[in-house]
Amino acid sequence: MNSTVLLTIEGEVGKQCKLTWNDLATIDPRWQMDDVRQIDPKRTGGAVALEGILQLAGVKPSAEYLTIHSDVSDFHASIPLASVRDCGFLLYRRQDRPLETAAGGPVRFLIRDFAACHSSEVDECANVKFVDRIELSIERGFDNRPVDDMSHEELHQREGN
Ligand SMILES: Nc1nc2c(c(=O)[nH]1)N[C@H]1C(S)=C(S)[C@@H](COP(=O)(O)O)O[C@H]1N2
Ligand SMILES: [Mo]
Repeated sequence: MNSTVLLTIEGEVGKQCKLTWNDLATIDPRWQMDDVRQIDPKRTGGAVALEGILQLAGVKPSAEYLTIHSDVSDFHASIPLASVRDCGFLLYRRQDRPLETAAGGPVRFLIRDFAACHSSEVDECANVKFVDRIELSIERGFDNRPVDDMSHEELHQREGN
């Protein structure tokens, strides 16, 4: 398990990173949040700040957009990097174990103070579950979040929530 790559960081970065659970867990404690209930009372588990990962990969000043990909479930959200730099987190642990699939694991994006679904670029829909790749880019990247109430409803039905 420990050698399994969970997350790739690529694009406008100094070095592309392929991170295992241990890599996430050993990011400097100043970027770790032991209990995400402090940012979202509906969630439990531990997270690492997006900023900690950006520093690890050496994000370039040219990076304007952050695209959070779940290639495994074909769900993608692309948002201006500046809008989530201080408030984006990656939920990845439940005590000393990987976050379970039912909670969107092994890695789930979580925005502090997200807006209601499709009311803004930085909305609840951008809380991508099963994240496997984070891409930094100059232009906006791929995004297939639902754009209206109907497609949103359909998605939730499919997801069973
Ligand atoms: N991989 C993946 N992530 C996803 C979705 C999805 O369909 N697939 N739905 C999004 C939408 S539209 C919302 S509103 C939130 C819902 O999160 P929750 O099920 O934990 O409440 O997850 C987001 N993350
Ligand atoms: Mo949503």
